[in-house]
Amino acid sequence: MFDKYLYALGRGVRGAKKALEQARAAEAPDPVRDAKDVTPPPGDAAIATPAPRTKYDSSGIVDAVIARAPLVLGERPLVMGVVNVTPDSFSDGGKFYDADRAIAHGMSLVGEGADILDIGGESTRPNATPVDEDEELARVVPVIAGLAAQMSQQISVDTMKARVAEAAIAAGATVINDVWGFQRDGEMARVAAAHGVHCVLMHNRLSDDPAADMFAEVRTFLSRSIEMALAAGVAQSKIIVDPGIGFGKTAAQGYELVRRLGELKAALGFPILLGVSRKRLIGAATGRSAPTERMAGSLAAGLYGAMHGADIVRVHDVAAHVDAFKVLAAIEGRTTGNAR
Ligand code: PMM
Repeated sequence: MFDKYLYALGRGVRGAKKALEQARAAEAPDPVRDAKDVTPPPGDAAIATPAPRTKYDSSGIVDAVIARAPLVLGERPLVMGVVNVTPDSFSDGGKFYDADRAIAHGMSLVGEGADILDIGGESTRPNATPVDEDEELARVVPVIAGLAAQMSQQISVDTMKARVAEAAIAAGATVINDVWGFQRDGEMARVAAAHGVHCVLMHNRLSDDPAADMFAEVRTFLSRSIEMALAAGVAQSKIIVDPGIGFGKTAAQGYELVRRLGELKAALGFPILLGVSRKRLIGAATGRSAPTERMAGSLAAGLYGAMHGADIVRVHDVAAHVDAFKVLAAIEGRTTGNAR
């Protein structure tokens, strides 16, 4: 059974069991809930009326059958809320390390209007201690299973390991977010293709080089990632690219990439995800050394990105970005803004 699988992983069991109990409760017949077996539309209605329904197959691995709201790219910038189940991520490390707290945090981000949650079990900050596969599985699988039983929005797994991605998909994830753009684990592209999930292909490098032509490097790297994904059979419509702000880049290089986001998108021809939230380059411009004090700066960069081609903006402060993007939509005439 799934319990055993999680027990074998050795950690996060309490949260996993709770998630499992919640999911099983959702599985029990409920005439009221089951009568509403219709995918709610994305947006506020989906948040107000999630349709929890989860079942398990004979092997005991979670088969989340809540229909995910489709990932519609290009109509408006989507907000991806960050849920780090780590002791050491740069801005929120340790805060949501426990599965129950991570699930509660994820649900509160959904309540704030997140279109996607990104669940990560390994810190990607420079010099972070690498996490072994079993540990990473034990961190993210219970959280994804717990969330998948309660929400209809998209769930992304932030991992560079194919085995973690596969288990996350079994638990209900529908997006693979690989900070090495399929160029670390050779199996990643195959897993993405086999499961037909969306994938975020991010540029990365091991260290800064202020002299590098970062725009050219990112374009070349991501072109290779795209080729690898397509060669493995990933559908063109499932690919999203990301310049990887803060990953082996100086603040100036990061700002150049944000400034030239539209050019990058045009050159590659794929939807773009932008992750600037609370990062070092925001601190560099504002003088704010504490990541949690970088919300206003993050919002400025996220808004600039949204105005210049970002299809998804990955953020910690969901409510603020949702509001800002609503105002942007009203300014751009995409909504009425409810103005009289
Ligand atoms: N940044 C972080 C982690 N994962 N994934 C993508 N696709 N893009 C990013 O910019 C990105 C990421 C680091 O931030 P965190 O430690 O707050 O999660």
